[in-house]
Amino acid sequence: MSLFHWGQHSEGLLCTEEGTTYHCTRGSSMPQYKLTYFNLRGRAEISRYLFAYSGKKYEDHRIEVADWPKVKPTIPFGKVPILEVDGVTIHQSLAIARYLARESGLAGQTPVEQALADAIVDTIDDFMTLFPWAEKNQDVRKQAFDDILTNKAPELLKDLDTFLGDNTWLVGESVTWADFYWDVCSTTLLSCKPDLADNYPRLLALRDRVQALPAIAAWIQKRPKTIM
Ligand SMILES: N[C@@H](CCC(=O)N[C@@H](CS)C(=O)NCC(=O)O)C(=O)O
Repeated sequence: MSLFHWGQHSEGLLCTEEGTTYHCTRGSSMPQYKLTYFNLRGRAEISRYLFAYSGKKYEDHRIEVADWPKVKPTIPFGKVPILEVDGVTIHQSLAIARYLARESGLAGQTPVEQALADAIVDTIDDFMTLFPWAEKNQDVRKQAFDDILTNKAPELLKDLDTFLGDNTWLVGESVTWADFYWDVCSTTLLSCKPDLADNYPRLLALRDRVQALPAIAAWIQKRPKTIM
């Protein structure tokens, strides 16, 4: 007769049989993650950085644009990215990323650091949402992008540079998801205007530091090459 004893383990349930230990996947506490977005960096890339840095396995599901009309009605709130965690669907890119940052110790080391990291992420995100990303008319789009990059970006960059000062990371003594978000968003901004941050070497150096983290460097090397 086979006697199994089920017990909780930090990486899942253990089932043991007379001194033999088996790791069982059924009921495992290691979540199954599925991140769904388009084949773009966009609003999913911050979460892909967090997965890369933490080494957590996930499915990086990229929807074809042609399939979107039939997929959209199946998604709660009808927008991507979404993250499925053991079948629970989380929407909103920054809620997803904040959850992953907390899980990986990248949300900030104290409640105040966490609030500051959130504030920096929201500040960068406020700026990113100024752009008419979905505008179909290329002239209208270009005019709006040029205006924002020329007239509105300098204020953000000056404030971020002041906030960073001569510190290594934006918040606290170690890297947080705020540093990742700066790198992800500035990569897209610099692809639109390569000299955008030339007056801010400290912000460019922060990008270099993020991109030099081995797990991030490996992800940047292997990720699908997309326009944004
Ligand atoms: N605030 C949301 C915005 C989500 C959003 O607008 N997603 C876009 C792609 S970046 C989308 O799903 N567009 C397709 C649609 O609205 O049908 C977030 O950060 O997740």
